[in-house]
Amino acid sequence: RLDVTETFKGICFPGHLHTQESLRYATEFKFQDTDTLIVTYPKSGTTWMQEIVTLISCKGDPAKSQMQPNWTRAPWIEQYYCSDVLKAAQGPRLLSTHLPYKLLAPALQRSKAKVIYVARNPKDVIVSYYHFHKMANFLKDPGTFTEFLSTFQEGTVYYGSWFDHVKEWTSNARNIDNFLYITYEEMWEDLRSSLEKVSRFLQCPLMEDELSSAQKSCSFSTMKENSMVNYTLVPQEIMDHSKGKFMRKGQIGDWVNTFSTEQSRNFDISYASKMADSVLTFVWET
Ligand code: PPS
Repeated sequence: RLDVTETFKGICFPGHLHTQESLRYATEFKFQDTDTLIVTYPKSGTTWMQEIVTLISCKGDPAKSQMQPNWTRAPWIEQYYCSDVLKAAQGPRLLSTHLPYKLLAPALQRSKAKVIYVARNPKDVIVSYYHFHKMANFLKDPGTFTEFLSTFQEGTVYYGSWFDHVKEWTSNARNIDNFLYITYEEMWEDLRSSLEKVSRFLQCPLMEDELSSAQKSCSFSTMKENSMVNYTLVPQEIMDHSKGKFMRKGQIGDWVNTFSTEQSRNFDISYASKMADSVLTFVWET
């Protein structure tokens, strides 16, 4: 069976990609000052940011993003193949993680690694995650949308609670020397300014034409066709592309086509209470 679950410190992970050893490896990860770590809750713009950082560090040249799959150029530190990928890596490392802050805090302490946190409207995350569960055979069947919505709100989905993830990472940003917070919505509304923001943060300035080239390569339409990021390289029995696409819609606010009015209202109520202790104001709330 592909859809086995690995539980680590009370959070469940897809067993197809995680082992107790790989999760321990991540929590004890030896960060280097030159590392860049992309942190996301699943379906929040991970692959997009992996592409953005790759393109910025290549000064807009798309060659690397067209030749190397995203999971080897920006491996998830908690996934079992990471240590092997890093052994073969050269130069400054680009890393990814979906882990909650509390699991990585000890490893990140006193690190100068650059951390980029990408957040997305949770309603869009839920819809994207739901469809992903349907196509990814290594994730359990999500049941109906109503069932998945309630599991998501309880926080018992893979990688744990969205609410805890966003709150813990952002409220601990001050403990991280180099931290950039950006949203999927911000990237969607103004990709060019977002590229400039990330390039300033990485201290990797780009010329206008380099920026234009990067912008073109990380557009949804280009990424949808790029087999190095659209997961079509993954065998059909692991990701069933006849059931859906990884690069599904790439929209903001698309949740309205799935949530009923009542589901949305109930989610807003639970969101308000769960996020009451957060200092964050999200663009989608305004
Ligand atoms: S994962 O499985 O956690 O790594 O998924 P993740 O990459 O975080 O999120 C996948 C969603 O991001 C969308 N996506 C994009 N949107 C806009 N522009 C670009 N370039 C882009 N690249 C990826 C992707 O389509 C998934 O969202 P949905 O809503 O399902 O389309």
